[in-house]
Amino acid sequence: MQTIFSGIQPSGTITLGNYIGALKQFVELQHEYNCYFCIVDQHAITVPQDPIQLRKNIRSLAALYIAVGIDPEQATLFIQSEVPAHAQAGWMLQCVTYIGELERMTQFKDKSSGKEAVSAGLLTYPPLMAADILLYSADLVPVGEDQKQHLELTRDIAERFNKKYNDIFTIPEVRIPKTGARIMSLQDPLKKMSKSDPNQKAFISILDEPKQIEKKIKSAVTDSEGVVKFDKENKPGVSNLLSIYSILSNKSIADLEQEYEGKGYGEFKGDLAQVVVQALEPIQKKYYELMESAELDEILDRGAEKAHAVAGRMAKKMENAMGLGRKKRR
Ligand code: ATP
Ligand code: LTN
Repeated sequence: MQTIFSGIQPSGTITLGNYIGALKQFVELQHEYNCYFCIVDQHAITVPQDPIQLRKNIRSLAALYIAVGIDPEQATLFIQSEVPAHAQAGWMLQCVTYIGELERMTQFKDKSSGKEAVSAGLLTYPPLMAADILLYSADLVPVGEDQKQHLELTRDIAERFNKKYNDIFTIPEVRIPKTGARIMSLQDPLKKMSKSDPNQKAFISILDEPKQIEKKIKSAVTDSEGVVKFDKENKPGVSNLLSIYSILSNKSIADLEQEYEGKGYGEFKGDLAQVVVQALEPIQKKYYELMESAELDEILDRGAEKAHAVAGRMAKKMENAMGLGRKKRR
């Protein structure tokens, strides 16, 4: 059985973008692969976080993984900082990564632009992500479109390490969903929907209440044409809403265009809001049940233990390959 690894940052409540681009794929793939799903809290602190809120977000993200349908009996669910091999391997891989490669990353450029203080961690984010993936010898990494560049760098780092030291890493492939790989902001359809967007109206959180969802979709930026048609270039707002509608309702975009022919954006948006509310309702119900139960901690303890066994072994192999420490005497 092949292995999958993917991670989500506990940097806020996950959005419809994270759900469609990442989590939905995870649920679909979990039965066919040996899966590791991670709450990447060490990545989250590359930008400022409030410690109390971060702790809450970590627990909440764990519950959401399960609420959307990840089966902790099938997949290993764990918190990155609870498995020390990630930080160890992250450091080793930083030492085989070039600054120039890191400065070219668009996520780094986006997140650092206009900021007065940028942490070194924001720049060295990709080798830690490479460590996440390579420690588990993952064959496949399901992510949204925005992570493609990081995956390419992960492959380069792995190949470089294999060539320079010892051939220990599996070179991972990226898996990006055919539709919904990049859900856009509701307020600026040229920007990706992001859970850390300061404008709350830009994203739908998976825990938003029906009223909030309706309001956010009603105020989503479209255009003045009044025609429900998919045209990413000229109608990015409407096209984004059509993608969300299509994925959550399992209707094709062509069918939706036909269904709304001659109808205005008001009706289209009203129906879409209902589709989103219905899709999120069972997830929210499960989420609140889980947050009340002790089950979550047991799942995360078991996950960390399983992950530690695999990752610790690979970190040791990396140290041996690089010549760190001493050879074990028997
Ligand atoms: P942040 O705003 O804190 O940077 P984010 O919302 O971009 O976070 P991540 O935790 O970085 O989310 O991403 C988790 C997963 O969700 C990744 O696989 C990423 O590619 C995917 N993803 C994030 N945003 C979108 C989006 N708008 N559309 C599709 N997939 C997305
Ligand atoms: N960089 C990713 C989160 C992430 C990840 C990973 C995804 C950290 N480590 C390993 C896949 C595999 C993001 O910002 N979405």
